[in-house]
Order: sequence, then C-alpha cells, then structure tokens
Amino acid sequence: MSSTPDESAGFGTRAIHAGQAPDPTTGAVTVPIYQTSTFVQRGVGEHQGYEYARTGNPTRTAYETCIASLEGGAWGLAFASGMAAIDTILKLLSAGDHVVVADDVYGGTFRLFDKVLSRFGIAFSFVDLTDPAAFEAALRPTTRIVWIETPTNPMLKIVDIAAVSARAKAAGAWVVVDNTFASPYLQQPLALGADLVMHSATKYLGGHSDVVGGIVVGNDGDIEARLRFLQNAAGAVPGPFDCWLVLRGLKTLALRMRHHCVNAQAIAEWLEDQPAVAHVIYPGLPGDAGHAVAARQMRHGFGGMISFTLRPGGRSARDVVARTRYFKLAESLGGVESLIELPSAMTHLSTADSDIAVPVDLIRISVGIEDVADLMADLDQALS
Ligand code: P1T
Repeated sequence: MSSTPDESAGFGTRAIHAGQAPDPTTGAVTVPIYQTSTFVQRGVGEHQGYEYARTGNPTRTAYETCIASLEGGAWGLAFASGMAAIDTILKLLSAGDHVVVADDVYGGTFRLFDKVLSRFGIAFSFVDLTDPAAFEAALRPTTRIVWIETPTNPMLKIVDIAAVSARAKAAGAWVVVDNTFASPYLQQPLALGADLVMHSATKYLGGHSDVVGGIVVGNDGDIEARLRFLQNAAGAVPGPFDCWLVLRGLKTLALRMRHHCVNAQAIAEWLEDQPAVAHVIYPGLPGDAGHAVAARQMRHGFGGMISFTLRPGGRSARDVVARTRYFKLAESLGGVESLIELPSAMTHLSTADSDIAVPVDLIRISVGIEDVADLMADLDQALS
C-alpha cells in the first residue's frame, strides 16, 4: 500500500506522494494530524518509532520527508519558525567561529546574528556575495558558514550559488542557502553545491498565510545527526497541525509558483512603464543586475517578489503602500494573496542605522495568484 514515489518521479508527483503513504491503520488518504504529546511503550524502550512528540511525530515525519524530496536532499528537519531553523543551524558553531553573510538578508536574520548570536562569541561579516573580490576578502581561517539568500530580501540580489559554494568548500566552510524567496520549485541549492538549504515555511511552502514554520534540508548524515540532536535538545519544533498545514500547502506548490511567476513577470514589466516608478528590481527583467545568473540557476520562472522605488515629486512610498486594495499592507510574503510593505519601516527595521540598512523609500510586493489585471489596476490607482 506504499505510495512512496520513485526518486525519478516529477516534482508535482513527489509533492503529493513523498512521505504520504495512506495511513496504515485506517487507510486515510491524507496524513492524519497525530495530536498527541507521547506514545505508549510495550516495555522500556520498546516502541513503534515514536517516544515523545518533541523528538518526533508521524505528521512531522511526513512533512519532513516530503520537503526533503522536493529539495533533492536525503533528510529534512522541521522547526517552529524560519528563525528557529536559522538559530538551530547556527548552534552547530562554537565561540570563535566566523560566518560570512550576504549583505542583504531578512531583518530578523540580521537581528539574530548581530544582536543575539554575536554575544555568544560568533563573529559575522556582512558582505556583497555578488562581488567575488569582496567575498574573498571576507573569508577567515575561522570561517565555518557562508550564509546566502538568493533572491535576497528585499533587494532581490542574485548570488551565484555554485560559484560561492565552490570557493567556500575550498575554504572549509559550509554553505547554507535560505531558499525562502525561490522555493524548491524554482531553485535547488543542494544540486548547486550548497550543504544545507533552509526555508521560512511560513511563505511559499505553506502558501496560504495561515502558519508559521521553518525547515532545514541536507544530504550529509553527520550534520543531520547533529541538527537532529539540537532539534530535540532545544525543542523549537512545530506542532502536528502546523506540520499538516505546510504538508497540504506543498501539494500545490508547483501550481502556485507557476502562477506567482507569471503574474510577477507581467507586473514587473508593467511597473517599468509607469511614469511614477523610478526603478524596478525583478530578476526576470532582462536588464536586471541578477538576470543572467538567475536564468542559469533558477528554472520555470523568477519568483513572485518585486521591489521598486518611486520618482521624487509624486506620491511617497508610505502613501502608496497604504492606498492599495488587493495588495494588503502587511509583513510576510509567499501566500496566495498579494502583499505590499515598506521594508525600512517594517520587515527590516532592525537594520536601520546598520551597514546593511535598506533604502528608506523601497517598496516590496509579494505578488499573489489573483487575476493579474486586478492587481495592475490596484497598483495603478495607488500610484496615480
Ligand atoms: O518568519 P519566520 O518563519 O520565522 O521566517 C524568518 C525568515 C527567514 N528567511 C527569510 C528570507 C524570510 O523572509 C523570513 C521572514 N520574512 C518575513 C516575515 C518578511 O516579510 O520578509
């Protein structure tokens, strides 16, 4: 009765079947929500693979198995949030270790590194990883991790994962890619040489803005054992219902990503023609600084995120983000509904006054899967 798909099965097939064999006791086609904190033992240590729900839960196992398959990894580990996943990865390090970080990352990642983990003796250098010379200069004998986002949040810079991974490997450092903005449908960092890939599952993986979660995927068994130990030791795990919600989201990931990409490409091209708009950042635009690398390392499209600035003299960015109807003014991204925000005052407030502060007038949109004509009309009325 196993429905485990072949490794050669397509992405859409694995999204629906990997880790999701029908329930062996009832035949339920969807994985049940095992809402239990503990599991009975026949004798001491004699159990059916589960002892205590912090350590493991069958709903979580299904979700972890599915996302590992989608990222092309050997294993996956789920966490209570993207930040919990990042925090747990960094706990692989010790005082004295050094991390090279892309100079444009989610504000919460910067906050955790700069304000929390630095107090535990881990050093961080924020550098432009699209500049090979800057990357080279940032490497130290103590560098253990190179932390990449691509596309970055919110400047949508494109980092060459294969090139950075090759150099990091030679320097003895692991490469971790935060793949939140791309999703495994558009980009598979492990195949490009990364050691670990992580996500805020809150975004495209869940896809419906109804759950907070994080995930880490890799191939190396030694790193898996150490992360599994930390997952259980620190306990920042998701509950079974949250695992189930992300698992349900994964089933339509391919469908949703295709629509996000088509809508975003059309809106980016349209925005470029608007007199009120000064500059549009979207890796799918042929003139975009990251287009060539993105075209090489991404597939099917360039994602659903666009950032842009306005020409002086017209409406302010603050005014525009408060005027849209369908684009809801909110933090987060990657859901079916479109969102708009001002990173400098919202998601990236923690970077204000730092070396990696984002432009104060930058607008970021997460393009949803609504009808694109309605989205354009909404932006049009907000801009004009
Ligand atoms: O919110 P959480 O699930 O803990 O994930 C944090 C995180 C990690 N990495 C990236 C690239 C992210 O974008 C995020 C969360 N970002 C937002 C909430 C945002 O609006 O940008």
